[in-house]
Parts: sequence; structure tokens; C-alpha cells
Amino acid sequence: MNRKAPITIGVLIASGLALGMSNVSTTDKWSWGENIGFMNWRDAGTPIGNQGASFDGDHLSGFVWCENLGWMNVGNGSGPYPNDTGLRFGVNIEPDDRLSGFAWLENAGWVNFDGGTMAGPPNPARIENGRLKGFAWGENIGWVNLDNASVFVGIACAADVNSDGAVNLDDLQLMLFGFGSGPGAQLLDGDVNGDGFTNLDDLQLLLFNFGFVCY
Ligand SMILES: [Ca+2]
Ligand SMILES: [Ca+2]
Repeated sequence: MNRKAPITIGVLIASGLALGMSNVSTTDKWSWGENIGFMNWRDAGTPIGNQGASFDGDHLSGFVWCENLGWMNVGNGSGPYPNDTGLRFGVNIEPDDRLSGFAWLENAGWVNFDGGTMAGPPNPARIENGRLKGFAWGENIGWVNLDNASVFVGIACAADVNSDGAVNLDDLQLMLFGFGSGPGAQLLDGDVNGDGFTNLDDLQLLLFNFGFVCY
């Protein structure tokens, strides 16, 4: 007789830790929850950079570290997430850049990213001008503030050479064309880190961000 192996959230979390790197800003990577403290969206855990959240077109993936309550899983990468069962959860990015869906916080349960619609006046969790805004809500943790003026989650777009909102082959082509430029190289020459030269540092940054969509 066949028996299915039980799948636990723990297994999902463990497998999710192998996900790709975060495209959250290296400096603006924090949100704050009234009962969970500061939340690091980019680079908690070891090795640094392996654990963080990514914004991937119409969904999020990866993990956010909450100082008082541990990991928050925002999705396993197979989004957009239906959020119709306890295993097919995750945070989605709607066409109007509002967030929706649920994240799972290991020590406090579900966090609702539609939650901002419950506030008055409504201030939904969303992406605006390259950063998160609004509020999420967790039944056991209360409000998660994505809206602070100075403490917020920014979404990097470090290697968009042609500034069209995506990091792809077009950008790589421009960078290779401009490779070796400098001093005085510009973004369109492929100098994505702004040091005036187009070299391996820029190529590394582009490959690191390859496939990301900018907001
Ligand atoms: Ca581009
Ligand atoms: Ca450079």
C-alpha cells in the first residue's frame, strides 16, 4: 500500500532557502511590525544574501527575517499564488501594483497583504515609486508598517542599462558593446555601478539582477 510522505511547512521553508538572490535594495530593506519588530527583507541569515525576498514580476518569493518571530515566507517562487489551500500561498503583485495574498510567519501564522484595505482610510500594501507602501495585517501580530518615510523596503533596479524597466539581454548587449569604456562611462555604456568604468564589476551586477523586473 502506498503512503504519501507528509509535506510540512518546514520542508517548504527548507527548500525555499535555496531560492535566488534578493532584488531588495541593499540600504532600504526594512519594515516594522508592532509586535514583531524590524523585518529584514534582504540579507539576514547565512551566508549573507542567500536569504531574502525577491519581487519577480507578478509575485514575491523568498524569506523575510523578523527579529522577534523568525522567518516569514512570502512564497516559493511558483507564483502567481492561488492562495486557495494552506500550501499554495504567497504574496502576489496585482496589475495595479497592489499586493495581495498571504505570507506565512513561522511563529505567528498568516500575514494578509490585502490587509491594508481594512484600515480607514484604506492604505493597502502596494509598490509605489520603487518601494513598498501601505500596511499588511497578521491576526496574531497586528499591523505591519510598510509606509514609513525613512524605514522602508526599496526594490533595486541596479542593472537596467537602457532604463526600460527590465534587466535582460538588451541590457547585456549594451554592456558588452560598451565593455572597457571609461573613465567617463555612462549608464548606457553599461556602467551600472556608476564608477565611470564598464568592467567586470558591472557585468557581475547585471548577471546578479538578470531577469528582474523593475518597479
Ligand atoms: Ca533594460
Ligand atoms: Ca562600473
